Amino acid sequence: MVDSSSQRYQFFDQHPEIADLRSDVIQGLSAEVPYISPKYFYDEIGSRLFEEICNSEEYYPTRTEVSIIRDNIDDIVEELGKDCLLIEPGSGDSYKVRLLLDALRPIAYLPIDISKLYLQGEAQKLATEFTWLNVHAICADFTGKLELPYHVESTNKVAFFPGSTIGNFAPEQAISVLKEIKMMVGEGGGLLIGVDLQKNSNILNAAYNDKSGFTEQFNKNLLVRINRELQANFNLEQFQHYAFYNEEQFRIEMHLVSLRDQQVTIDDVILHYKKDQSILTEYSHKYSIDGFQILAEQAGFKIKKSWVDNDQLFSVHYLVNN
Ligand code: AVJ
Repeated sequence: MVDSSSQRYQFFDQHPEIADLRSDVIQGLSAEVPYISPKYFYDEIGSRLFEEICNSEEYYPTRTEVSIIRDNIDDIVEELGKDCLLIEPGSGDSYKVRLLLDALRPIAYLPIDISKLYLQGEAQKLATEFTWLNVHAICADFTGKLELPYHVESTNKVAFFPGSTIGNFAPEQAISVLKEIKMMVGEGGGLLIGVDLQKNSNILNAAYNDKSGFTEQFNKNLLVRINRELQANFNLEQFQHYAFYNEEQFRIEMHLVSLRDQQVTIDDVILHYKKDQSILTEYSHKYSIDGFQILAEQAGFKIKKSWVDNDQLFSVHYLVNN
């Protein structure tokens, strides 16, 4: 048997700047409102915990988005068009794109991820699994400049940005991220994007405070990681997971709250926390359908079509640049 995946798989290294955990964390924790960037959640343990969150009863976004895509696959494929170049910024395990591939039959799939070895592994797996698919993996940081590794004329470029990752960015920043994607797909290109919706705060609060405690572990894993990688001494018992829906700002906020006055060291740096002082670890902005459409228009996209589930929990939009 001949495995054709080696001919269909290509790898492009754009040598992303590896963020410096130490300087980022010390800068964030020394700020007036102390914070740690949510991108640091996803070490090996964090990625595993995130998977547990996605499978938890309370966390509706993942399963709802999957069912929206499944239920509307013909419609989605019709909008995106056959023979597109399908590009996924922050592709991770390329789980959701598998819902599209057989129906869409893109010319090539271009996963973009900052984690080189993980990307190579996942992209090669995909090329083996889909025996007809060209996979051109790109190691790059999608929060920076997005550039394709080769010139494509007259092909229909479509970006795929599921999971409401856009919610991590404040609206102004979200517009910049959308603009960057718009530039990458170019004129005539499109963006299929998943966006979590505003809803009853009980549902939102439950989704970020699952009873099994996966979200709590996920949040606290930041401190575990900083202890391990930066020789710090955060006491996990003295910080509490705190996640709530801020109804004025339409966003989930996740914090780690100090349970007492305490001092923490990150090798030679000393940090002081007062009781009840918090470290901000994540925003997850929620939109109305109209609100997101307006945001997309501010980035210069046109709305082609929006899909929602029957309970209006989550939305998927197809935006075009023309
Ligand atoms: C991956 C950013 C979409 O905001 O819901 C899940 C991350 N944080 N539970 C989200 C997350 C806590 C997730 N995003």
